[in-house]
Amino acid sequence: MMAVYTVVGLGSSGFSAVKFLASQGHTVAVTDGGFPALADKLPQGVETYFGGIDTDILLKSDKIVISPGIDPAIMPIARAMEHGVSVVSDVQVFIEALRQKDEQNNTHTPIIAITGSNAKSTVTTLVGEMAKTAGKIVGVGGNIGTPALDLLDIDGMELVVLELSSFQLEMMTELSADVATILNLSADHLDRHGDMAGYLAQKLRIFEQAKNAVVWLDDKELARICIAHLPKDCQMISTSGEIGEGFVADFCLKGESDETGEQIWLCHQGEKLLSSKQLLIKGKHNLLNALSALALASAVGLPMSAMLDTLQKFKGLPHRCEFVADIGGRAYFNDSKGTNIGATISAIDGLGVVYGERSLALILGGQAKGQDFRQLAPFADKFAGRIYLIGQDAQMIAQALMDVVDFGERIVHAQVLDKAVSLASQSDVKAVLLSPACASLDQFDNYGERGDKFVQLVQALVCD
Ligand code: UMA
Repeated sequence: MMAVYTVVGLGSSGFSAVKFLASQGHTVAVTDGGFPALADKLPQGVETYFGGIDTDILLKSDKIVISPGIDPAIMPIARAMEHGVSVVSDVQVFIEALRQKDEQNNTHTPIIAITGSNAKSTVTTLVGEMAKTAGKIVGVGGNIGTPALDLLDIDGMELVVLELSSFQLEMMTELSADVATILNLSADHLDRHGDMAGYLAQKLRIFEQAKNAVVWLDDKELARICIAHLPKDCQMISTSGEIGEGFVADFCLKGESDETGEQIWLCHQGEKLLSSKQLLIKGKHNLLNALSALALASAVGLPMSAMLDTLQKFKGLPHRCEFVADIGGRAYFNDSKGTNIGATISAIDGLGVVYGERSLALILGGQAKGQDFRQLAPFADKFAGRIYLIGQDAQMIAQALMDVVDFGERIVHAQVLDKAVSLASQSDVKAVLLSPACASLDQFDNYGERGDKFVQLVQALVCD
């Protein structure tokens, strides 16, 4: 049935919603608080209301499609809801369209739904790559960047992998994923969701009507809550990164010593699948990402050989603890996206578990954004043999670290990235990690440029 839709927000997801709804013959209007650049590209016949969210057009609509970045609690949306207008996310529109297409073609396109506070994009990408290796036509989208509705353009799509944010989940009414997961949970977006309980409540919606759920057991409180929210008949697949001799979870890690030293194995039901040495991505956090991807992909029946093949080739996402090269017995990692202390702690901790105590050269610094670097000191003390400081706030960072631990000569003021890489390449460490915990804008255009420069400097070491 044709309806009158208003799309709120004309960013990438709003634009995809307008295009899709207009192509289906609906009457479409779009409203945006600003004057969006995409306005020039709208299909003909779409009414526009810019420079403020227009309450009148919302009240005249049958349905509202709200962009994830817009808080549904704002007055115009709240009023429309009070008047009984249904408000959904673009992802909900996608799910309904996909299921309609499935019905017409008598098919079922499985949906893998992934949320969490960290590592969503890495796991989403990994699962998508596993599906490609298995020869599937796969659509990968959602919060990761490609709006979900754009995936409908993929001919013969056999599988969908969606990264979902709490914002997108908040406005879902029916996801019914074939497999869903909350990878992990730490504070984020509390300005919108009020508190951790409010944030988690949105994330938990991912399990509504899910057929399978991947539950990470190591955060016991999160696991307990997830399990309590699983629908009746939902099959649970568990993961655990607590390295042990026995196994507690369907997909878990197992430690083993042999003549080549300590090995960590990724296991399924106690069977060894791959050693961490066979992976290019390093760090315990990445082993957990690998376990999650294995669990999700296995839930939709992807063959184990394709999953393991992908894991061995996957280099990680650019600038996110990305393995760059192994040169002269040192591994180099680019975590330029680590622009806050939390991200850097996760990178140090993850790599430290693999390479050992004081095994890392950490390149740190830039614009500190008022963060308290004392929190980083215990992690840096345990795993960093050397800390090379760069950027405008290096002095302040050094002082904060020294307030907690006497790092002595382990802290070196390198000032610039070139010098930090050069010094680190001569140091007695097993791995060099750029994870600045700072913004890059004092010395670079953005974190991407900083990471690219790091990669170039490392590649130049090969030629030296
Ligand atoms: N706008 C208003 N009023 C507001 C806020 C925004 O009118 O109060 C308008 C802006 O003027 C702009 C439009 O809304 O024209 C932007 O909409 P949007 O913020 O929802 O952004 P999109 O371009 O549609 O991108 C969204 C996601 N953005 C957010 O959730 C903030 C993208 O995730 C996602 O990749 C994309 O849809 C495709 O699905 C980005 C993100 O930052 C990466 N996500 C957050 C995160 O990962 O932490 C949740």
